Amino acid sequence: MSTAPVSPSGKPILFSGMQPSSDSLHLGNYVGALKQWVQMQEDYEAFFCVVNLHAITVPQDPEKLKASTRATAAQYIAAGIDPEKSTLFVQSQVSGHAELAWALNTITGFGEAGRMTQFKDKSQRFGADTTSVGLFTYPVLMAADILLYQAATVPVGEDQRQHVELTRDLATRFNSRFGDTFTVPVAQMPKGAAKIYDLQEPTAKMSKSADSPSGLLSLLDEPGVNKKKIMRAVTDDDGEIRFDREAKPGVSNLLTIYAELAGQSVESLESEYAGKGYGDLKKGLVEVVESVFGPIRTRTAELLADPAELDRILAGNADRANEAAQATLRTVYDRMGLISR
Ligand code: ATP
Ligand code: LTN
Repeated sequence: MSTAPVSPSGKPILFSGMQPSSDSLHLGNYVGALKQWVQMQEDYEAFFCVVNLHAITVPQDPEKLKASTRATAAQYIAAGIDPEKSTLFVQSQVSGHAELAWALNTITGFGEAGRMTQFKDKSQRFGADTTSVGLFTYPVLMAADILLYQAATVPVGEDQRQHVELTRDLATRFNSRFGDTFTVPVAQMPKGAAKIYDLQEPTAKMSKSADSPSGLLSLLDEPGVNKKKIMRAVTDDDGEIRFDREAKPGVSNLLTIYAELAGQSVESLESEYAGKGYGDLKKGLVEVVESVFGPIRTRTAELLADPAELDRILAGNADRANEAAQATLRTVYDRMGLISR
């Protein structure tokens, strides 16, 4: 059982977030997450969060973290998240996230948390002594993010599915132990959200943690930089512009990116470029990328040029988030026997 997954507006509640892990988002973040969010905000009561408490589960430079937190929020707005329509806020500005995470930690099994594959991968990579306890409870904080707002829908990539499953388990457990409190959310892999691959290594996902930035298109890079990367993107020798993920990963990736950004189908691009060369496809793609990135870059720069105004927008949205969060938290505390003021 769960409480009604609708907001006062009658729309279902949605929560999603992204870490402020670098100044610029990349094309994969844009196509796989942000672009979907912009569309979804029309149909949902949406909460979009810059999850800086998650970011500090691995070491961060404090000044850089502040800058990338603001830059990430600015890019959300520049890409079309409307802070009047959606609640766009910074996680550390709503204290309920840390508070609910603590409460949920106490009903999470040690073994259960230890089975999270992302934690296992990361802790193996870093080693036990440099892996923080924060990283271990990262998924519990993520559950708190979602459950605080009674979100019914959580748009995330495939790699986050296990964390949403844990969130569902914790919500169900809490509800049966303490009484119906949380909406049990559903992970939604955004329909048709394409996976974008590295331009130099088109079988690996485009990621800011790639060994080299030469295959990564950053939203905020100058047009010349992205142009060079596109013109040097890996293709193949057969010269035919055709989508075939297995046999032609490079060309297929370029077609996917083009289609996503131009709002065209891959088929229509195949016919448009039939008989033409890879150079033509790349030139076309350079223009399409700039037509989408250009306005986002300009708007982001405007927002970052007035940090006081950006902070004012974020604070107002954090107030809104806080109201919703406190309502849930009060019930949680009461049901768990914690005396509130
Ligand atoms: P990492 O360096 O850990 O790979 P990242 O910047 O590549 O990080 P995340 O921060 O894990 O990506 O993801 C933020 C959002 O962007 C998620 O919703 C994720 O699904 C989406 N995303 C990231 N990379 C891609 C990609 N290459 N294609 C499609 N979506 C992506
Ligand atoms: N772990 C997620 C980011 C994230 C999130 C959330 C996503 C933190 N809290 C709540 C959806 C809902 C990631 O790395 N993409």
